[in-house]
Amino acid sequence: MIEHYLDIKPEIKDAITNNLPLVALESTIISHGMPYPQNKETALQVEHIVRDNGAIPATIALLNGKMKVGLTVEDIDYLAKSGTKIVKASRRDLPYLLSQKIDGATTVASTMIAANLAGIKIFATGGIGGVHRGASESFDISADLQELANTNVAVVCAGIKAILDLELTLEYLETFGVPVLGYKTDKLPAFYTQKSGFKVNNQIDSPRDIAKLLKTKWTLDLKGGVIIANPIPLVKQLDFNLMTKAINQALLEEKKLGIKGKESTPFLLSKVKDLTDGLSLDANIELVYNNAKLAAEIALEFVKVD
Ligand code: PSU
Ligand code: MN
Repeated sequence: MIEHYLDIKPEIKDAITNNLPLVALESTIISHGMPYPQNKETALQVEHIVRDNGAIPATIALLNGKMKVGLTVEDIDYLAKSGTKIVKASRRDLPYLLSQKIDGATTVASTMIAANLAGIKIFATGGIGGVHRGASESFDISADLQELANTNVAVVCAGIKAILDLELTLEYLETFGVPVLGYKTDKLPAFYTQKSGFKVNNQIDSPRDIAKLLKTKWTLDLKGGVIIANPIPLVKQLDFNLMTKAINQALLEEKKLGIKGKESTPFLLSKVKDLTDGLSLDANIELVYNNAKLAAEIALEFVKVD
């Protein structure tokens, strides 16, 4: 019984039954993506923004042997304070962690799984995982991409994290049939900046058109997710050259320290934050807020299209 592994907050259960707009939110960004206390403030503010825009937030984590959909303030505080002591839980980790009742912070991949099981189709985060630079040697390709290939959830993000190989990530997504849409832009954003030098597949200019595209995809049984790339607001974006320098430096240090696998993304994000004196964290927070708002607007339209 799936219900045995799902703990859905009553407000959310009710919203699903009544076809009300919902937005899923992940928890790896809380425990592994940002330091305390900014992680807690951001997680609570993101929920607030979703509500202000007319949808119901559903932050997801593994707690007490269940995928908990809809967290309490205490849950968020626990995930934020525990930081990297909480296991970063992706698809492959779910059977072990749930059967052993070990708590976990869900990545984009595992948040998509839980959201889909609960019946939530729109999800907001910062940036998705992707193909890492040097992947031809390391084989490091985020499980987020396979989830996008298979699970019917739309992910609103500020593009592919700039620490990754954007070109290879786009190729991978093309192979697996994952549409990459640009919200009001034909340029692929690079997380901290509005542009990356690459293009999205299609520009789309309204939440209603995005909702219509999602309905079309899933009605045709074209399984898998959709990436809605929403550029960081112009006034909040960081300088492209400054970021390129910081990211290259962080990648060098990672290599020197021999950091690999699931530690890679959290290490790079935190190193880039130090190298930019916290500027990258401020940008990361702003882009998540921006994505939460758009995800709520899409969720509102999604429940209306037929
Ligand atoms: N976006 C952020 N910060 C993060 C992440 C995304 O702004 O910390 C997390 C997501 O949970 C994503 C994960 O799924 O990083 C990717 O990790 P990996 O490359 O190991 O798959
Ligand atoms: Mn990886």
